[in-house]
Amino acid sequence: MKKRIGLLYGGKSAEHEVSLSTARAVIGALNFEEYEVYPIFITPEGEWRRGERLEKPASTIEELQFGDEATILENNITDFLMDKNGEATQFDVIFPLLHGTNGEDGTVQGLLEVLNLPYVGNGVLASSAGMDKVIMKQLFEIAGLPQVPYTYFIRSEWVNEKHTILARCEEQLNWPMFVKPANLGSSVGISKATNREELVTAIDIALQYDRKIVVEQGVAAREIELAVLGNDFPEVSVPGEIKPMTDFYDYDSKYKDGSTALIIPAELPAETVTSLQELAKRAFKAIDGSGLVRADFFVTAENNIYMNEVNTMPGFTPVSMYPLLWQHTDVSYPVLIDRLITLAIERYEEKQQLHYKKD
Ligand code: G1L
Repeated sequence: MKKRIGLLYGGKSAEHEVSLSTARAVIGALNFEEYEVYPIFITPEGEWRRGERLEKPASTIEELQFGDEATILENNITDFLMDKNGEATQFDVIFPLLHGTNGEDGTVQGLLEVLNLPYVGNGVLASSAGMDKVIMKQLFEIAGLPQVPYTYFIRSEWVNEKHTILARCEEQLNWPMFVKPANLGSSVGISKATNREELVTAIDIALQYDRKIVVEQGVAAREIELAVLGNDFPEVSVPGEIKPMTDFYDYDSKYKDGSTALIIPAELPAETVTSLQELAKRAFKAIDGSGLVRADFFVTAENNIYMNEVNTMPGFTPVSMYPLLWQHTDVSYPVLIDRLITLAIERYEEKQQLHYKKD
């Protein structure tokens, strides 16, 4: 029997458009002989709209943005399980191609857990841990992963003790420093500071996006990324390099300009590649990943490695780093998608075997 795949995309987030193009690309790569494809569109206002089963790939993203003809789900969040006749669709797996409604990840995964539906990618814990840079750094520290020096604080501490925080930054970190909101996946609200005055401005900017702020010591290094795929026995791709054309990899260059170059495989000594691959697996395990993560590193001119972060929902169009890394490791985009679906079902089935009470 054909597997029924539900795609959740759009959403009330800054990455709404990215999510739409990703959904179109994933649908385009699904074999319609093998899968029944059900689109579930979330409007920028947060309205859930269940579309009709797709008979063929969508040729434009407009086709995936349903209007009034769709089932509009206003009262009951579980209505997305229902078609327009009120009949429940038994999904075999859901692709959550979006960030949580307000950027807090793990929330959509939580909904799918409560509904007992198999879904692709990371679970609640890994998704939320991957969304909080401080929690992620603490997990990496415990796992013994090398990281750049950093410090963090919350808004109220900043309001009450600016001087203590500035002194702590200057004491523990060297210039330049990078100031980042702890939450947000993309690069919004991030600035570089080369002195105390710029640091204050950078912190005020970051505080517009989150109440928790991370200040990291800058490191002169290349940005190297690896793709991890699997559940308990993850596999790792070749490394790729991001060559930014601007001062640093900011929101615009990440999503709009195309002003970054992806170099795959990255030119690195064999022993550095081996270390990166081992560290990428360790990072995946540190956050209790499942399905996939993109592991991002800094590599200095002396080939010293620092873990930067993992992305539990990496860019996922055929021209994004994650799928391109697998393509160079002989896993095509459609094969990658099939593998992720299989991994989702395997994880779900293993979980169904668990006992929830003593018997
Ligand atoms: F389902 C996967 F494979 F786990 C998955 C889910 C989400 C892969 C990649 C993504 N990425 C995105 O949804 C996004 C980059 C479009 C975020 Cl809005």
